[in-house]
Amino acid sequence: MAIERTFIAVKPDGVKRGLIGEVLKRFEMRGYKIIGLKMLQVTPEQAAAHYAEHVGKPFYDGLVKFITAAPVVAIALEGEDVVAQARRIMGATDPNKAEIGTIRADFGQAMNRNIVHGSDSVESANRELAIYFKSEELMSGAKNSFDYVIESLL
Ligand code: IDP
Ligand code: MG
Repeated sequence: MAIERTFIAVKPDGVKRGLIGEVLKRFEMRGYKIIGLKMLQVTPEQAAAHYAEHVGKPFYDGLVKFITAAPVVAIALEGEDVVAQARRIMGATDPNKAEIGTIRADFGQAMNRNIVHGSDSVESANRELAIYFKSEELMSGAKNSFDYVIESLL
């Protein structure tokens, strides 16, 4: 399986409820590498680009209002098959349908308060990572890989 990157966000409800560490822990303990991390206030332009596929749906306006209302934590993850595996760790969109043990089942309260975002394909991941991160903010590749840097210091 290929090494991929995906875009995860702790949404405003997750940040407000003190779940940043919990979300990060669940991905880290599975062995995925955090290669980008920042807290930011999503702009209306970023939200429109991120959620373009949902324009016209009944929940769209509420979704954009919510995601831009308070800070989120943007996370770039790297690892084998990480796009699909991160979606499994997050669980289904609706917390009431998500498998117990997933982030959304354990902490989500409703469809529109489901704690995390995660890209649904490699193409979406690349598009979404570019909305939230500059390429030099992703600590990956031969030049700034931590494995390389750390091993060269040992
Ligand atoms: P996903 O986050 O699991 O990929 P999407 O269908 O891409 O789900 O929807 C994006 C986000 O929009 C969801 O995470 C959820 O917060 C919100 N959402 C999706 N469907 C509904 C709905 O029917 N009612 C309210 N909010 C929704
Ligand atoms: Mg989606």
